[in-house]
Amino acid sequence: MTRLYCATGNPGKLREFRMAADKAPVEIELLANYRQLPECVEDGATFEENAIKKARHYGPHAAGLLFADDSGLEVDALDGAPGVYSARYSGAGATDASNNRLLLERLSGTANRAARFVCKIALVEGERLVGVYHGAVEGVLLEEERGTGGFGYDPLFWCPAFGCTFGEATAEQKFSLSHRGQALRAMLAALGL
Ligand code: ITT
Repeated sequence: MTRLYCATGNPGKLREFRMAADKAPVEIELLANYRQLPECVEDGATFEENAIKKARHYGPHAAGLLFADDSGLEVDALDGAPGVYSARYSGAGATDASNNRLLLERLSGTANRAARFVCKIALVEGERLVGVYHGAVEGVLLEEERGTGGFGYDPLFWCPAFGCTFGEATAEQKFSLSHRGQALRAMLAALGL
């Protein structure tokens, strides 16, 4: 059984990563002292830069391989926003609800509602970068939230393959197709797991 440490403060992400552990000989554990460590400043211009930055920041505190995910929503009509600012789109103290509200406001009256979720996972051993893995999924943003599953922008993100939002899909369904599921499976494949 391979143990991988994960550095995230987002319980939604951790829940999804742990689902992978059900199907592969891998144990995914939150880095034990994650909350006590100084926070990583995510000031990169891309998901990849931020994922690498986060993984290298926390990697030396793990007793083995550690990964971090940087992810977000890119909206075509907003020139790719919120992008790397997805978690803090509505400013200091942003919540999923305030971010979703702002997104709906910015898209009000907009016909082109195409968007994608993107995920980059960086895997490190100490500070040494082992690899970067990618996932992306296309969807359409609705005009109101539907469903209470998942987290973040999920209730607004309508997935054509499912015919419902990620907020209405089961956790297993979402992970089978999502940006995070794709990136995680790519990392496990690279590790031969
Ligand atoms: P960590 O950095 O601690 O992992 P975070 O939530 O701050 O947690 P990011 O900086 O990567 O993570 O920002 C990701 C944001 O993008 C997240 O907070 C959501 O707003 C959005 N997002 C990413 N993946 C998502 C998903 O699967 N469903 C819904 N929203 C998602």
